[in-house]
Amino acid sequence: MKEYFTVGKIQYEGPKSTNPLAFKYYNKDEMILGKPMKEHLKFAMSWWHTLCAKGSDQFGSNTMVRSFENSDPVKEAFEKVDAGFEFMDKLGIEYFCFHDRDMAPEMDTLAESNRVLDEVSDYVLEKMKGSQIKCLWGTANCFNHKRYLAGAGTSPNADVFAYAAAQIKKAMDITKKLGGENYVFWGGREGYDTLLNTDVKQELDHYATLLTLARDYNKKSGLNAQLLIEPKPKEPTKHQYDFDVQTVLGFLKNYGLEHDFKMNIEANHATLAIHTFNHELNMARIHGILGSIDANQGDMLLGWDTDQFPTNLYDATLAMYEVLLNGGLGKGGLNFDAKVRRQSFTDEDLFISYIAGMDTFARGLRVAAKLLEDKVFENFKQERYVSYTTGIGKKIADKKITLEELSEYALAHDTIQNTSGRQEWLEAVLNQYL
Ligand code: XUL
Ligand code: CO
Repeated sequence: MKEYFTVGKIQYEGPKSTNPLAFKYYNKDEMILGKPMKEHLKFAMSWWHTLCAKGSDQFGSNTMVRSFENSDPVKEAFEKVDAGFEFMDKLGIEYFCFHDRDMAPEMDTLAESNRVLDEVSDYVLEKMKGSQIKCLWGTANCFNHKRYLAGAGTSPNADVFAYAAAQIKKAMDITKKLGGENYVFWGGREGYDTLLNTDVKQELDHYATLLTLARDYNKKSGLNAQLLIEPKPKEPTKHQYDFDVQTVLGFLKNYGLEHDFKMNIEANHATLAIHTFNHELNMARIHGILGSIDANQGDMLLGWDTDQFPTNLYDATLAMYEVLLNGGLGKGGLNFDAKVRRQSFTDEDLFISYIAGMDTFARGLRVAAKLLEDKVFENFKQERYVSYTTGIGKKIADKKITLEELSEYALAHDTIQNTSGRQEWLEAVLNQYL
């Protein structure tokens, strides 16, 4: 078997190590809150960014040359399988996520694309059998090809809707074949740029129809994956319909789909919505719909979806804090929807970036576990809302009160005494833990 990367197996060497190709914090078997680290952190390799991205951006062409390139795109797809499995094995990553079109190329006809995808995914399955590697989620790329210029499920053209449905059906079949635990819907171009040409009501209805059909097929086909929607507020369209967690939840409730879908939260999408990563995780958690995570980070000064590897300890800590409060991610995991920078063009940079991301989340997990064990914020919050545990507050919390009673109460208690929110102190305490 050809070896694609000259890098060897990545080991844990501890925080003092200066070896760029070693873990400093990710120690997979170390027990945290009674579970080995690797069970808290089900890391996944993104097929697209890792095996397909080559450094191009809006202003320039590829900067990366990979050892698994091949002038024949079908042969290249097979080489990517070998390279991807070698990469995951060397990093100790046990999951991958894929789109149909990054696992196998789009061919001249849909039937031909399906046939090639069957063949490549058969090969993936064969590789999985000899390893620990599993599929975290699959999805269909219904945004790249020009047919999707006005969306997929929200396209004004019914033939496009049908094509997208066919692609989703096939991607669900492949996800089933590979034992995928989840299936993801990212809205892609489901959104609009101007109301002058858009019937939003129709588009939302159609989108809900597509999701309903997919939900039914998930059961009918025996895939039975956890279905996930990945919110994103803008890019490529100006108004993406799946703006953020609260918007998606409202949409799902409108169409009676709220019990069928959970959320795949991406850090960079949260910040594009002018939310923090932990805001989106919290919003999903408190509504019981936190499903999985696309681990990355954006650049606050650029304002587009830069999909950088997550290295921000503060954000990773607060994210893992939400995950721990959620009791873990269940079927979900942490998919590195992240790509190496254009200037980081060597194969080694691919490894270094994953190590950086995995170490960041490992450190975040350690700090979050300690914060939770010591109940640093939980005790403070409990005290802050104590007025709802007795008297008038308890009646409000129990919904055993009328507006008239509240009015009478307020007339008799109109000297209000508030307590400090202590934000700066809490932030300082968080810094002590970091
Ligand atoms: C796009 C994005 C996608 C989804 C899967 O911004 O995040 O890669 O995760 O389609
Ligand atoms: Co994503």
